[in-house]
Amino acid sequence: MRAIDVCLSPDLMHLYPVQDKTVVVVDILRATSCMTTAFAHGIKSITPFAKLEDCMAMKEQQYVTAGERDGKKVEGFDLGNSPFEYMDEKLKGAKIAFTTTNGTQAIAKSEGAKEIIIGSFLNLSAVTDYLARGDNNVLVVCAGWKGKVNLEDTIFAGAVVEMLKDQIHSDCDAPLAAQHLYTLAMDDLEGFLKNSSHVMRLAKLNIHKDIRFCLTPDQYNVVPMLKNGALEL
Ligand code: 3SL
Repeated sequence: MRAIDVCLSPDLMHLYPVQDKTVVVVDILRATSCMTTAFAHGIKSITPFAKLEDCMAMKEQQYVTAGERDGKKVEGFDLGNSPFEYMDEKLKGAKIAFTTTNGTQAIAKSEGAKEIIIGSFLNLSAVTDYLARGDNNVLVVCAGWKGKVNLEDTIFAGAVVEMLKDQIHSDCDAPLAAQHLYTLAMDDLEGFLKNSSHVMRLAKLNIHKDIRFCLTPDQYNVVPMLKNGALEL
């Protein structure tokens, strides 16, 4: 039987060999929710960058520049990190260069994996269906916050473990802990997360609408995948 594991912070990636795995990168609030939304609305590709200046430089190649630092849109960028910004008709077919505080860093740290896909509650069933059909072992990489563990990414990881429990086994405590947390939270994700660190951080930016949307399961049937350095469908 295949195995599933959960890396609770990108700073723990040295513990997880990825060459034989499908890695699911998750940053529920809000990077991977934005990416999922963008693809569901017809964006062509998203090239993730760890460094701000590398992302900014893509403007010269006619990329739409997007992302945030500490939750705020970067000065000079075209777009920030709200999923609602990626529903714009005008972005259909666009190539986006994207950098965020944690999400794109987690993608960079997953480099070398057999496959890298993007997970969020918005495409939860699409992701678990994809994983159920595959042959690889699975690692869910939680983006967390600057190396620290966060609740929303852990709960998403738990949802994946729970939904695949009949097909893919887990024999470590991180997937087990995530699965337990998910079963506690699943009936009221927003309520369960109301005192969590990043929800509080984002609440200061007055973006409750983003939080609610990012916690809504199964809005989109897309599985973005990294191909030659860019996410595509
Ligand atoms: O850290 C990230 O990648 C972001 O998603 C953080 S924020 O939600 O924009 O603050």
